[in-house]
Amino acid sequence: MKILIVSDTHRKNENLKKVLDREPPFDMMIHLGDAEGSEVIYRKWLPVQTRLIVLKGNNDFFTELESEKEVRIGRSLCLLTHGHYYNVSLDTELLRKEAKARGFDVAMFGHTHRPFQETIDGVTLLNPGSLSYPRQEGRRPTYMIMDVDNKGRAEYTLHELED
Ligand SMILES: [Mn+2]
Repeated sequence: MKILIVSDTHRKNENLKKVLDREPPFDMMIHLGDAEGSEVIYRKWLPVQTRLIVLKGNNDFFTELESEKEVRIGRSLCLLTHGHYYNVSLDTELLRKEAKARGFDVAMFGHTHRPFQETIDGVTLLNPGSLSYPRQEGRRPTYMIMDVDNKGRAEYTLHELED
């Protein structure tokens, strides 16, 4: 199973469109917030059988999207959240503790526009960065691919969008 993980597109969708043209086939797309209404377009871009999960970000108003979601992917119980309620711009401690306390294997977040991956004490935190407004050094647009093997084990790879 292959899962595309993106975040913080803020209604600037050209780069995501490029990824959607290049990366298929994948089984699921997770957007970790601040799509700002574009989730309607993504649903149209994706094949009907591709599952789409979009979280509510701090810039998503007037929406019925959820702020948090629990989803089991292979062996991993994943907490999906934009992350601003956990002060992820400051550091990831609060989110890590919350994920640990609630028994999650993985917590995926966005908000910082900076790619991040770290496993501590059995909990993997990851952030795919932003495809539209990257803020890390070099400011390359990024996304992640989660590959789940037939035993349910997950591997994550960070990708920079190439022109
Ligand atoms: Mn954002």
